[in-house]
Amino acid sequence: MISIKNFINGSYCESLTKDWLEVINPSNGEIYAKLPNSNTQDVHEAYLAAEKAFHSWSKTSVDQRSVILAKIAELIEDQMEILASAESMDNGKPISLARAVDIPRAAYNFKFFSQAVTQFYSESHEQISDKTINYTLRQPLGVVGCISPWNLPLYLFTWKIAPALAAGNCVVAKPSEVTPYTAFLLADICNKAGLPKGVLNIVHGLGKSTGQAIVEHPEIKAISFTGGSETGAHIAKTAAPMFKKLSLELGGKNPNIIFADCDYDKMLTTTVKSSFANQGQICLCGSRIFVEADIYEKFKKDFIKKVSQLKIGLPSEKETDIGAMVSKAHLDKVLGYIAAANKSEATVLCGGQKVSIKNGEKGFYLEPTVIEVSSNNCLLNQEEIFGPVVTLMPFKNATEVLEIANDVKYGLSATVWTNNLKRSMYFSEHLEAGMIWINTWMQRDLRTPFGGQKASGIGREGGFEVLRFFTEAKNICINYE
Ligand code: TXE
Repeated sequence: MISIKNFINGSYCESLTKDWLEVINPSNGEIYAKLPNSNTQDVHEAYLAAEKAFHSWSKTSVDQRSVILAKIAELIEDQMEILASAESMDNGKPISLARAVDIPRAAYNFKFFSQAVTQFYSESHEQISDKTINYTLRQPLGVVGCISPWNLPLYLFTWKIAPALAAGNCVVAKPSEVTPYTAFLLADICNKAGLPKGVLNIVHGLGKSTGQAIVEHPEIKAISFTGGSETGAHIAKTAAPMFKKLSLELGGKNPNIIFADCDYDKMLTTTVKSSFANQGQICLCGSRIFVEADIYEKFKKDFIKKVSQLKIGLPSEKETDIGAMVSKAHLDKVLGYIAAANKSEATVLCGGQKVSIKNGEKGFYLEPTVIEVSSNNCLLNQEEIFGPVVTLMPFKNATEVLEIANDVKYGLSATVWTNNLKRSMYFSEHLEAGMIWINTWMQRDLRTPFGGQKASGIGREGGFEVLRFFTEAKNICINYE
């Protein structure tokens, strides 16, 4: 059994609590590791190490920081295979996905911010009439907290840590207790890359104990969080009165709007991915599919045919398209949504059942599920299910679909399929979402702002936006009269 440890002041260490949690391999339901449920004192030890390291790390030249971050990226790439199989075992995702997306992106997060920080700049403003010049310093905040979820474990963990470190902060970070393994392996990589001790500290445990202790710590200056909207609201309630900077990337219920004039084959292939990649456990998945009435029946037939061909299997098998859901609790939650669907407004067109996999009989597998709904106001269209479940609904015209697309509490992303330029521009302007994809899905350029509106969160990650989040702006005004 693997024993996962905290990483404080450059060393792996046991938690001060004797409270251990179990880590389960979702592909077979077996416990494969134990994990400390760290307490307030553990978090405080991590804070003290970070605080001690901050003085010199914040004074390190941008070039030196950049070299270390680039080295971390290189070492992640060197360990691609180990990290990809660790991620796949921990999360249940197909190993092909971990190899193609999760681990390369974790490396790229470090590579990107090693470069971005060398291009980061602050502003200066001159008022000739007053004989003043203002310049703005962008100073690191101090010790910051990064809390990440289980769906893209190393990908999202590094998406926060890399810019925080690049900007000169020291970090106390907590990965999800459901998928802690690759964060545990990352600590060793950081040591090998020459990251000074105390600059990054990783504490493991439950959200309500370890996570809460990070959020409540009086000296931790900012919280960057990705996870559920309810948790985000709770974190905001705790951190806002303490005047911490907050970045919250929360849930989504993203519309995928398909017009009859789109490139049909490209749309169909991409829509299968945007519905079921990572078992639908990506906040950017397009879970509400709206199709123009003219092509609705054709789309329905073609989509179901393609979905039925997806191979559900062990995450470790090369040809698997749909692996295991992350946990039994999450599988049960998703099944609960399917079972609760009101028969008068929802018809299951395919899927909806648990699957038993050879050599993984106790794993958490669910068929990719397509449900036709008659109204956008049903639970299936209003709540984030976060699993391999999408709904289909026809629409008559642009006005109608824009209204229902926006009629939801979330506003993370949206996809529009059309070759009509005016319509693309109109939807880009009026869709209530932080990110819009036209004729594509999940193509990411890390320079762009990433985040959502409404219940999908506050703040933006990515590019210079996140470097601004992880720095304090201080303006200096000089009069030279
Ligand atoms: O996430 P949580 P859960 C959505 C998805 C899912 C739902 C719940 O709909 O079904 O959220 O998932 C830590 N103080 N998303 O319960 O609890 C926790 O330990 C500080 C969307 O697993 O939000 C973990 O590290 N931290 C999503 C992280 O928060 C706390 C990704 C996320 O866990 C805490 C995942 C607290 N009080 C789920 N409570 C996305 N946006 O991509 C929990 N945590």
